[in-house]
Amino acid sequence: MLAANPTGKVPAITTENGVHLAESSVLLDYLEDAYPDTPLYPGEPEARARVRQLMKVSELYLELPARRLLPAVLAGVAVDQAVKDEVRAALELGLGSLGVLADFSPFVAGREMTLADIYLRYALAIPRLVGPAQLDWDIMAEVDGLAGWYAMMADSDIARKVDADMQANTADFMAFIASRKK
Ligand SMILES: N[C@@H](CCC(=O)N[C@@H](CS)C(=O)NCC(=O)O)C(=O)O
Repeated sequence: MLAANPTGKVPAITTENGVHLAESSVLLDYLEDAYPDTPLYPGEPEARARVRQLMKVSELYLELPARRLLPAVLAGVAVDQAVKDEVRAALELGLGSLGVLADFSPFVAGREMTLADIYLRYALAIPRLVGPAQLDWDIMAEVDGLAGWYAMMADSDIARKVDADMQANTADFMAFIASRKK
C-alpha cells in the first residue's frame, strides 16, 4: 500500500502504465480524463465548477470533520465535548451549504448524474455513522431531499456491488487498523 500511496490509505490505484495514484477526488478526475466516453462532469465551465464545488463542500465540511469522531465510534476512544461541538458546527456548515447548493432533481447537480453524486454518497458514509452515534443527530434528515436522493443512489447494481465489496472487506480493514495501533 505504501508503494501505491505514500499515506498508506485507500483508495489507491495503479494505472495500466504502472502509475500509482491516490486521493478520491484525484482518482475520479483521472478516471474522467482516461475514460471520456461517459462524461460525469457537465460540458459548460460554470456547471463543471458547480459540480466541483459540491465535491469540495462534501469533502471539507462533511467528510473531514466527521472523521474526528471516528475513533470514538470504532474504538470507543473518549472524545471531549468541545471536539463534538466543533464537529457539529462544521457539519452544520456543510449540511447548510449542501441544502443551498444541491438540486436533488433528481441528482445533486440537476438532471444528469455527475461526479458530485458519487463523491457525496461516499463522503456521507462517515457523517452518517458518527452523527447518530456521537452527536445524537440524524444528519440525513437535516437537508430536504437528501434521504430520498441517498436511497435512489443506493438502488443500482453498481452501488450494490460497491456496498457489498465494502462490507465484505470491513472486517479485514478494521483488523489491519487495530494491528497497526499495537
Ligand atoms: N483524503 C483521502 C482519505 C482516504 C482515507 O482516509 N481512507 C481511509 C479509509 S476511509 C484509510 O485508508 N484509513 C486507513 C489509514 O488511515 O491508515 C481520500 O479522499 O482518498
